[in-house]
Amino acid sequence: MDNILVIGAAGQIGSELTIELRKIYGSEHVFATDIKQASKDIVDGGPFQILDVLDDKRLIHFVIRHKITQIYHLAAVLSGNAERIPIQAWNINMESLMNILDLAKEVEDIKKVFWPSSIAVFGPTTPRVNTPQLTVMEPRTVYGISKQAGERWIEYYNRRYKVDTRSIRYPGLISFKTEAGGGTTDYAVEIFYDAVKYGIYECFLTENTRLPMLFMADAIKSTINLMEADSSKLSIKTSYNLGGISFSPEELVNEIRKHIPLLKITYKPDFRQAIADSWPQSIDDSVARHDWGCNFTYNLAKLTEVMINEVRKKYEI
Ligand code: AKB
Repeated sequence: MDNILVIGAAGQIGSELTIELRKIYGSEHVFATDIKQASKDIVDGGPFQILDVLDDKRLIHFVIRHKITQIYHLAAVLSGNAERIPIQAWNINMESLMNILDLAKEVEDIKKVFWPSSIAVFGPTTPRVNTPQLTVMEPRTVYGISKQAGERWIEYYNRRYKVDTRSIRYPGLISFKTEAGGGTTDYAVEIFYDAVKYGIYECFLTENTRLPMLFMADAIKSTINLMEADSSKLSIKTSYNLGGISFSPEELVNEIRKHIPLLKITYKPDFRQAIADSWPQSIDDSVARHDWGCNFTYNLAKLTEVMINEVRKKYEI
């Protein structure tokens, strides 16, 4: 029987992944942790503990005490926030990953580790359309540099110490459960809240900035599918490209206006524009499709409809 540790369970991915993992593995086998309090359904729905992934001593006790066999390490400082505190962000993102990799190397019970990478590993010298799995990677952001270095480290531990590390380069993730946390793609989440609540949104990217995105349900399904895939099928030991769909703020606005026709939008690009301009516009995820059958359900129209309905429910509008 697997016992799963989720680090970062209060975050955008963790808050939904924990619930899905509990459905599959049983609530008592999925241990949710974070440095901050998680939502009520995470805390009431199974074991939850405040735990700092940088505290390696407490971490190892926790892992041994609960006989953990799989770790999902989701805690990170995202692109926008990391540019505000570059050295601190580098330390948090790298030290936490190294703690987990060393733990997985030392503790025999740990069979698999999931760690998210990002489209932020790419930079302005990368082909921006249909970005291949293997290509030039010269990231300009501290977040991207930490994800690129992290990819090198997970591959190193995989090959040298036989730690079964698995990873996805997530595009922007769109979800309604937890608000996005300091990324460059966050506009595509914020806009739904502001559109539903106020009918007006000021976008921090220009109207034609195209970025790859994915609805959270597809991201969660892909993450679990990758973790459940037979390891002999996985040719990529760094991180798998995942495409989803690509759209610009203008295209998203047009879709939202089908539900909220009077939505007013203004564009006021800030420092995140330069980050977005250095990232791919669309992603080639054919290797993920081939190796572990990755596929998606949500297109722009479908995710827009779900987001609006869910945000309306949340605020009873
Ligand atoms: C961010 O915008 O920083 C993240 C990401 C693409 O990794 N959503």
